[in-house]
Amino acid sequence: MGLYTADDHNVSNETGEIQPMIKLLGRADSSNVRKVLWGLDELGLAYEREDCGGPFGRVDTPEYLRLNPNGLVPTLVDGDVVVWESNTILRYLAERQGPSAFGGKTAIARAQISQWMDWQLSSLNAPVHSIFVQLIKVAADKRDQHAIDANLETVQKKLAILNRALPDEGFLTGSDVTAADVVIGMMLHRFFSLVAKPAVDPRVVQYHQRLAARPGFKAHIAIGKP
Ligand SMILES: N[C@@H](CCC(=O)N[C@@H](CS)C(=O)NCC(=O)O)C(=O)O
Repeated sequence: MGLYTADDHNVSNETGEIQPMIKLLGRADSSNVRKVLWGLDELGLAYEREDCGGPFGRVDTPEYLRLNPNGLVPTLVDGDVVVWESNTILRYLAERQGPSAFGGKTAIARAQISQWMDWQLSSLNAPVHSIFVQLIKVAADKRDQHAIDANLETVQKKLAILNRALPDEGFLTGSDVTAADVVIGMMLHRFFSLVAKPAVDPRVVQYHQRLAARPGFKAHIAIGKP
C-alpha cells in the first residue's frame, strides 16, 4: 500500500466545505506519535493513522523519506501540507483552524505553551529516554546502573522545576489543557511507569493524575506501555 497522497479520503466539514482527512503516519506505541494522537483528541479533529516505524518499517523507503527526511515517526500529512517533529505537528494542529486554547490564543499564551514544549524536548526528554532505554531495551545483565541513577537524579531535578511552576489546580499554563500538558504528560506517564515511587513532589503526581483523567490520555498514553 502506498503512503498518502493529497487527495485521499476527502471529508466534508460542518460548513459543507471539502477538507482533506488528516493522516498521521506512525505506530501507535511511539511516544511521539502518542503525543500527537492525544492532541488530535483534545482538538476534536478526525484523522486516520497508518502504521509506520518499528516492526512496521516503511520509514526507510524513498516514498517515506520524501515526506520525512529523518525516517522517523510521526509524520503528519494534511492535504498538501506535510509536517514532522511531534511538537511542531501539535503547534500546527492547534492553529490549523485559528487560534485555540490548546495552542494559546494570544502571543503570550503561545509563548508560555511553547517554552514548556521546548523544555520537554530539550530538558526532560533525554534523561527520561535514557532510563527507558536502559530498563526496556537493554537486557537486565547489560544495564548501566550508573547511567540509570544519574538520569533519575536529573529527571527529579527537572521535575522540581516543573513543580515550582505548577498551579494548585488546572494545568501548567492555566485552566485549559494545552499542547504543553500533552507533551509533558507523555513524559510523566513514561517516568512513573518506569520508576516506582520516585522522589517527586505530590503536586507533580497530582498534576499527572489530572492529565491521566483526560479521555485522550486514557486512549493513547495509558496503553499498558511506558
Ligand atoms: N523529535 C522527533 C523524534 C522522533 C522519533 O525519535 N521517533 C521515534 C519513535 S518515538 C522513531 O521514529 N523511531 C524509529 C521507528 O519507530 O522506526 C519527534 O518528536 O517527532
